[in-house]
Amino acid sequence: MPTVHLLDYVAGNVRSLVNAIEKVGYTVEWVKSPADVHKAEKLIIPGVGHFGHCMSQLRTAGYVEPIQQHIREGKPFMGICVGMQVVFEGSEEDPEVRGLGVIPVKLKKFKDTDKSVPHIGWNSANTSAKGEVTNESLYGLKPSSKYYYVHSYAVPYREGELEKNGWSVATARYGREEFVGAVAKDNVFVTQFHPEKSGAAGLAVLKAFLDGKRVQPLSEKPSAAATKEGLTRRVIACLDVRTNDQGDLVVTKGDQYDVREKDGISTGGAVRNLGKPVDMARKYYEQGADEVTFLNITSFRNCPVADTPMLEILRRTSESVFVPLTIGGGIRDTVDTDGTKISALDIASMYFKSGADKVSIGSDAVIAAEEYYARDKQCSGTTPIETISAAYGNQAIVISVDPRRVYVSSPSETSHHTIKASEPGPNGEDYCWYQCTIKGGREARDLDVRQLVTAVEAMGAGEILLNCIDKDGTNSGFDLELINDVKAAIKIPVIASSGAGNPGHFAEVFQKTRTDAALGAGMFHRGDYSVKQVKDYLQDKGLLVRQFEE
Ligand code: 1PR
Repeated sequence: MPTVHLLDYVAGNVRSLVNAIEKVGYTVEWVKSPADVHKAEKLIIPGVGHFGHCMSQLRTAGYVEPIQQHIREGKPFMGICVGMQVVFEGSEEDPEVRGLGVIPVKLKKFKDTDKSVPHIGWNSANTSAKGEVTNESLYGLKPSSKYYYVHSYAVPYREGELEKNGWSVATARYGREEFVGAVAKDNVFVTQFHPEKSGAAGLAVLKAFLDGKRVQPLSEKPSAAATKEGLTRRVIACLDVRTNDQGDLVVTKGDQYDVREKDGISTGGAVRNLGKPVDMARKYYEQGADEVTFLNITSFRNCPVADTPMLEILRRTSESVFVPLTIGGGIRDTVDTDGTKISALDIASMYFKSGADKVSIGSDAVIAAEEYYARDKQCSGTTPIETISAAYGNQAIVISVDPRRVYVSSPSETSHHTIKASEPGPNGEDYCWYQCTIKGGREARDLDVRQLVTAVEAMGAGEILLNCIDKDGTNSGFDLELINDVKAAIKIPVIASSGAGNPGHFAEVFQKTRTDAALGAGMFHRGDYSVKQVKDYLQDKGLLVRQFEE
């Protein structure tokens, strides 16, 4: 098999990129020293995290000059995400740091006044942004396809600025901002999106680059719709994973977090077994799920070494599922069975190396938020949220929130942030607040959901997975009041979770709240509806979605 050289400067999930490269018929050789760059015929720099971190890693290790030489010599070069950003002159993210300077333009942060930042999700990479019809595709990019982006900084698109110097540009639109999704000239091709996480559409782009097929005939006519706002509504499938009483790792699903079968009379039966994690993840990928989330729901009782099966699940899933994978459960500083201290950052790194794109933290985030308030809203710099976000970027950290409603007759009954409930509580109460819990809802804390989400945003979390214990497994729809309340408090994206029972619930949450994504579990696992049925329904309602491409 032909080879491609990959430069890993500890950039997060490179396993998925390796899997994607192998899938399109190439093998990977690692660049381990600057001398290896000279041996490379085709070179790829992947990337997540910070512009400055990436550049300083490259500079300190002596890679800058060899990379520039590789490019000058006309050899194929591809940069992905932050690997694209470093090709530019600089970034607002780290104004002091110089990029490789191949393109004399600087990146800017997205404005968060009208939208969530980071920009996470499936968007266009459109080479006919101005609507002119073209019969050519740049490295297999298609105007109607969607590609997975995750970033806070982007190259603003200014018509003609790059083109006048011979660059071909593919753009995307986020809110009112048009930015560069991919850019190519001669031997250089860089993408802000992750081709290895963009399903078949992304694999086609990767293959075109590796095969050297810069220009290909375009098999479709770009439609006017394809050139408009491109971010789709994200639909996520969530798999709660735990060992059952026989010791097998199974996908399970609770009702209000109780995962044991009930026979109508007694509770506490066997753990519900809804299938095998890797098979189910693949099924949802093929139905068009935009992301797959695994929650290891027994982790709080076990040490991470006992979690090794989750690593294997990620490794195997990432071989055939080319959309983002999130893993949650047990990500915190801990002591292994042999007494060795293991930091949350080490655990997260193990997951990233095994194919995860994001890690989700539940219980530990609540404790960290409590400490943040105890320090009068000062960050310590040492919490898992901060250490993981510093190393891998805030887009890699999701906070999974497990709140439960507490009803009160009047806001003055509690010091917590209350909302007027649409339905009165069990004793006719008109208000409620959302109490944070830890350990899978077993322990309630004196912290409300607003306090939690604002604290973790300040600490560097990139996204909120917003569950609701009252709604979990009820199939009665999402908790719209909770979602609106949280969205009003923070700028980072929110994934609405708990309560989805039919496609209409997804349409409702996208129409009545500003949620950035919506997640379902039970309704998919039971086979009541497929992800495709949800997406078809959303599409019928005029909501933009990405459909699975073969
Ligand atoms: O605290 O960092 O170790 O993380 C533990 C993680 O495991 C947390 O994210 C917590 O939400 C999750 N978890 C713990 N116990 C349970 C349980 O069910 N007993 N699962 C549990 C929570 C996940 C939800 C569910 C939605 C949608 N379930 O995201 O998928 O409610 O369900 P639905 O669509 O069927 O209504 P840590």
